[in-house]
Amino acid sequence: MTISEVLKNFIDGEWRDSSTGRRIEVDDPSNGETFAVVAEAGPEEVELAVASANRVFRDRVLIDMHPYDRGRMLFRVADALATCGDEIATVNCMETGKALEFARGEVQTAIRYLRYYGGLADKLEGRSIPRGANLVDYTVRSPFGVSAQIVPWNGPLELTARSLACAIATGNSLVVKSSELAPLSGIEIARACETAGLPAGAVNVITGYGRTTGQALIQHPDVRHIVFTGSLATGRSVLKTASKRIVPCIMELGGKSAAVVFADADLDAVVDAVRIGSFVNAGQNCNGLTRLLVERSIADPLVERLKACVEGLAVGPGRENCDITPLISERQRQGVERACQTARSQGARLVTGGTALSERRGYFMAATVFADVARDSSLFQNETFGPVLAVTTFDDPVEAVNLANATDHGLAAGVFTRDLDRALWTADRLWAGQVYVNGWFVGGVETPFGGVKQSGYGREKGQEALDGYVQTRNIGIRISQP
Ligand code: TXE
Repeated sequence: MTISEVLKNFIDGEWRDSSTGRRIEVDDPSNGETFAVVAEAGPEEVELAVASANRVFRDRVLIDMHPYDRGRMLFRVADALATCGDEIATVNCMETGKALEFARGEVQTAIRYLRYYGGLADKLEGRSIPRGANLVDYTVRSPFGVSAQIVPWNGPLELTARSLACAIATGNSLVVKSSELAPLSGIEIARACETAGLPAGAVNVITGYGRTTGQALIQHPDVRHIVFTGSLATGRSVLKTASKRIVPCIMELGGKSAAVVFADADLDAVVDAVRIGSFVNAGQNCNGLTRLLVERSIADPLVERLKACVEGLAVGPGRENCDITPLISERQRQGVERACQTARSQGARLVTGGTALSERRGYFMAATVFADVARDSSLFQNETFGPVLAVTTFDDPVEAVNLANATDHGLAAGVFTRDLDRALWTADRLWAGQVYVNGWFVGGVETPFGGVKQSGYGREKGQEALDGYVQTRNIGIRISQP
């Protein structure tokens, strides 16, 4: 599939070309070929997008709307996505490289976010605070204004839908800056917003590079809220910018999530969790299963089973629904390969994989398992964002929990055991925003998600997410007795 027209930015309800004339080429990661060209949003586009979102806010277009009607708008966006679900899944598969089956799942998840938050739009209530006979006091949960949303490339459709839905449900207007590597999903959402008849300027979707377009957006004086999903390093820089104008942020900065496997665990479930949790989308998932902490008595047989499973995975393009699909870019692949070289030099034992599959076109990397990964090593501590699993052994539950918590991250964690007491004891002590028991990716649209420690703050998903899109204001009224 090649898209011949230049794809434009969606600003103030219109499709706009770039005033600089600059273009961004979008590669198919399975063969490295350009299949789409997008107009790069320059300073003028950022200005127009923020101005139109700010106008919607200032004119109270969304705030004064009945919340039920804001919800209905989101239902219509969901309906528009559903109407073209197969085409959108194909586009998402092409630009991210992920398996078509998972791209279809991403479309369904995006639709669910829109419906979930559409349904919650009229359920966000304030409080009445008793203060005696002479005062009436209540709170209102108000939007921030223009929300700037910086979206990464690994789940561009569902992540855009997720924060867009929360923003609109709560009466914020927004400017989405899609990733330069996978901007087409955001454009599909913009089309759905257009079809759904959202007020012009309520949702703007632009594409550009982080350091230019992204930076111009987050430092714009009229941006009053930032939602960022991406790397820790970029997250820090976004926070620095935000601190200058005290702009509140929701930060989702990835992880190094560990699963603790006790000797009594159902090993079929563990292998299955690794197959999905560590290798889906070539391991490019913020809450991926990246460290497996295994009780020593079962470590050798389990590693053998993992090796057999991993070596049996089919490598190939997402459109053929292969298990191991390409990484997003050559740069990403080089980073993952470097991480594997460092792991070896720091003493980890390579069980399988460890190298780029350079005989193939595209950005493929072998599914990789390392054993004997030391606690102070780079592979144990740092996010790799590739199809790489690090296995470490432990001897007792306290050591297991300490190992799981021994990084600066804390997005997800898991425990595998048939013993309920042990499961609950461990789950309580795993210091992560989301904990899975006897499975991986056990969370859903309705379960709060987000990091502790350097994995970030603020919650996406679930009802809690809406708290990050509103600020409580209090109104006190002095009354006199008749
Ligand atoms: O991330 P960046 P990259 C992690 C993962 C990966 C690493 C590098 O470990 O290997 O990050 O990926 C925009 N102002 N994650 O380089 O730079 C950028 O355009 C405003 C984890 O792609 O964080 C893109 O839209 N925006 C992760 C988004 O930030 C800026 C998902 C992410 O890019 C900007 C992706 C700036 N100064 C990568 N600089 C997760 N948590 O799921 C960049 N951007």
